[in-house]
Amino acid sequence: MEAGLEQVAEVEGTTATWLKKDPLMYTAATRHPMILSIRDGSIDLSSFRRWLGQDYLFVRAFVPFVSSVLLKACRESDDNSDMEVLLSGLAALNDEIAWFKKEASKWGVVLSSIAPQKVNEDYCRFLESLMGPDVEYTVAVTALWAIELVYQQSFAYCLEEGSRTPPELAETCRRWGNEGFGQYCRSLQKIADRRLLRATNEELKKAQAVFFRVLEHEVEFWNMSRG
Ligand code: HMH
Repeated sequence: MEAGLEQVAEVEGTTATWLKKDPLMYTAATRHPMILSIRDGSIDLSSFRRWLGQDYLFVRAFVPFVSSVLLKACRESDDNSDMEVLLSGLAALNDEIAWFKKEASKWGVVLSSIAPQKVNEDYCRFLESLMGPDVEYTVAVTALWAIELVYQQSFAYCLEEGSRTPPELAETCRRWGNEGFGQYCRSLQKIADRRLLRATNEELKKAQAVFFRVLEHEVEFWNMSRG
């Protein structure tokens, strides 16, 4: 039984086994009513505005988190290509912050006057808890992958054939739903799986808990945005 499970993990990766473990939780995060409403065009634009302002604040807090993962990769990784993957992610966040500013002005959202909601603060505090030197690279990179995966899967769904995403939201969906971002997520997943294969049991447990905690935070973030 044990050997069998290990074999599965080796063929398809530890992260794939987690996705199968709780498909409902994964679906709750990636097929949230907020996303379904973008995809079917019924979205309330005040929800979109709320999401835009709150996500801008989240991304600002996400930058130091991604930097901390990059730092861990430079110090702890057994593969020097990890650094390049993480650096590309960090560089993309530079564009992303500029994009948020442009998008906010388009929608009449004044970013300087937005206060973080509690759900957002809780999520940012969770990111901070993963930034310390006590958190292993394996655990931190798993969290990063999960955070990016939810947006990639959610927004790509809004671009699929048959979706009726309003044209004014298409650019937002393409930001996370584009093929390049999908490739970035697969690179992160590969890193996570490679590390998890060699992780101690304790690390594995921590990484799995962090993965499911990310899904919960993401669901709450959508709930908050929807209002
Ligand atoms: C809440 N999760 C949230 N915001 C984001 N921008 C991402 C994930 C992806 O970067």
